[in-house]
Amino acid sequence: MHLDLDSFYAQCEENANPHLKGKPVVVCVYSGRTEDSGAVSTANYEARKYGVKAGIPIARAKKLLEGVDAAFVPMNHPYYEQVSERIMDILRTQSDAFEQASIDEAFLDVSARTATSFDAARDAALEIKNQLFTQENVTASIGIGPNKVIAKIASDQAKPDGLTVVKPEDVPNFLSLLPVSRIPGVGKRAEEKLTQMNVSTIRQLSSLSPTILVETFGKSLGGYIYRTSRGDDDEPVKERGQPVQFSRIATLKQNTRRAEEVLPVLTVLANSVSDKLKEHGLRCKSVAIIAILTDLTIRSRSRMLESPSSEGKIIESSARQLIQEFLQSNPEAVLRRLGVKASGLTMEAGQTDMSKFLAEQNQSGSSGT
Ligand code: DCP
Ligand code: CA
Ligand code: CA
Repeated sequence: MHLDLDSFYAQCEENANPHLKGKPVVVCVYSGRTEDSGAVSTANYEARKYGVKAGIPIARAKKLLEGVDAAFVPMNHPYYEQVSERIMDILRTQSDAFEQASIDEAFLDVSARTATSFDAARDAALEIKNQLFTQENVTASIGIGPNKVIAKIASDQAKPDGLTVVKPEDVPNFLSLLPVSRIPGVGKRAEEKLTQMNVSTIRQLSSLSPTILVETFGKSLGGYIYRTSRGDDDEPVKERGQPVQFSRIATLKQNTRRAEEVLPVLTVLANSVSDKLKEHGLRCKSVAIIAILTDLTIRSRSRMLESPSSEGKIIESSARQLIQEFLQSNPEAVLRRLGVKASGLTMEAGQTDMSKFLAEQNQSGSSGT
């Protein structure tokens, strides 16, 4: 599930100043140079009817709303942050895994609590909308899909106060006629390049070869666009700031460098790391061993796996090779403690984080606040 609050700053202002309700409301970032210099941060849906939107100059918004009983209010970011925090706390309790994506949007993994039923997920979404409305007097638009990127595109489908459910079998139809700009991270520049290639819909985009896309947009963005045009995304919903690696370290019963004492410990550690990965629905791209020697120096060795894995056997065999190589090339080394670390956590080999493109888009789309 992806949830995005409708005209967020404007809704906050309406709730703080109830006399604004029903009027066009324009939230402004005044630059202070002249009375009207600055840009529009956002506008409520009444104001949008007149063509007012985020990023346009305040003077232009005033022209568009000439003669209309509209309100122009200065942006009050700390206040919106407080409202946002309260809303995110509500959403967190309604999800199995939660990822805040910006001040006004979040991903909610509801797979477990709905037993992957899209009908149950729809009910859960209605319940969430209801809760946000009664507790915070705000509306939001929600998209539900088999993965994050589909949910994100779906939440933008029926704004404001929307709810769009895209079941796995409906993904190709849902995407096919949408303009390429609906892909999160496809900004103005990418859209222009695609127009030059005679590509305007996601269906047309999905017929391009990955090679062409990578040549045009680079490996990272090109690969992401290619996968997304097919509705493919395996990114986990994860709390931001979650560690990007898991490790387990144990102290050996006695200082040693003998394989028959070291390897059983390594097996336990590798399996423990594997359990942790599986618990989080993640796989790792690389495995490392950490060797803490009797003089307490810390040494480590790592290697990339052929493909991302969470399997205990695979992690163990990599760790074994690493420790054996380490002991061979360090004939004096005696171990006191030993660790196994999994890093490069992901769901798919070479997967690029959608959030990276979203962050870039948010930066370029910002009105300079
Ligand atoms: N914002 C901003 N400048 C921009 C875009 C957004 O200051 N160029 C701020 C104001 C918005 C908030 O970020 O309220 C969230 O951005 P959204 O893009 O989600 O826009 P809204 O929530 O305002 O409207 P929508 O209903 O389209 O989501
Ligand atoms: Ca929003
Ligand atoms: Ca948003």
